[in-house]
Amino acid sequence: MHMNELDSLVESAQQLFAQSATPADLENAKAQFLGKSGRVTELMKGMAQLSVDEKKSRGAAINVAKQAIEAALTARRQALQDAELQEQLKAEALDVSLPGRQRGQGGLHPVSLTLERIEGIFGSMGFDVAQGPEIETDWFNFTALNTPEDHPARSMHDTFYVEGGTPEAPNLLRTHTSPMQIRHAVQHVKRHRALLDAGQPMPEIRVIAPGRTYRVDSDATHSPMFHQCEGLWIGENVSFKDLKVVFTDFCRTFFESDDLVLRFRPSFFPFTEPSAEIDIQFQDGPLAGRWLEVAGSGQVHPNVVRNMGLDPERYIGFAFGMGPDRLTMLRYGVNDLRLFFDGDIRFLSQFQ
Ligand code: 2NL
Repeated sequence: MHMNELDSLVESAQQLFAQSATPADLENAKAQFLGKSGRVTELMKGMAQLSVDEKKSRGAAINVAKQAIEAALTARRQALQDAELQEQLKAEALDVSLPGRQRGQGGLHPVSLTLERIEGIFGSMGFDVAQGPEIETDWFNFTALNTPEDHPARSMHDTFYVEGGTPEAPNLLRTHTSPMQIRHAVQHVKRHRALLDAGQPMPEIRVIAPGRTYRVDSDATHSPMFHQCEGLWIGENVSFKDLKVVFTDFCRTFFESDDLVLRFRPSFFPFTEPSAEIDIQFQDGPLAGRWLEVAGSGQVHPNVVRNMGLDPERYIGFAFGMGPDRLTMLRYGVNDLRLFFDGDIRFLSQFQ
């Protein structure tokens, strides 16, 4: 082999090394030149028949070529290593100019804010707050509330029934929070049984029941899950006048409007007699002059008083029921109920 052949051997090694894109490729390329049966090794073996002088010069020339190939190999190894490091640095790069992740400011849901307001106002008037099961029995949700067997509210059409009930006591999702008031009243009466049996006056029942309720209904103003807050005041001398005073005071405080006017419109509910729908009228602001329905109410029906364990000849009182969702819509001027339950933080964060 002539000198220029050694040069071209070095050149082809350099080329092959340059084409090796990975360390593994490079080691394969190296084997072709410097391995046990590589081309440099073959050249060494080929010197066997040469004379001593020829071996000297030929060996020196092959060594120069070998060293050049080794130098090219080392350089390429280093280059691949550098490239790999660059890749890694690029992948792990931190943009220190990005703003840090802030801890988000949490807050209460607008309807929760309304429930807190309601509880605060009635709390200041001496009302307890009763909370309890959302899965109810037929008795507490309907029968105890003087709602007849054939009432449309009892149909599958209006009420969500859940598995696990019996025909006598089907389990259902409460359609209002009144069952909780019955539970509260029954507990209250039990606690004061001794007084009652001794003919002594029982401390009044004064309670509100806020919470989630369910009905088969869904459009811009109805959600299958909605909120209700009912109130109940039972004593020996509680009258419709007390209802008017309490509810007027509540509305004026809730809407922060001292000249708010209320209207009690005759109505019907199975659990009250007489019954009235309550409308409010703002004297100023965007809703001024319009009558807006905010609650149902009435004198608790004697059958319901009896189902609380009390004598309806002696105990009398009033009850009311309102929709905190609707109160929230009125207070903030929201016109689609579904916005409250879609969970869009851009909407919900505006109430903080
Ligand atoms: C409505 C109707 C009302 C009641 C709820 C009630 C509760 C008991 C006894 C008697 Cl424990 N009545 N609640 C009474 C009248 C009306 O609400 O349309 N609410 C939005």
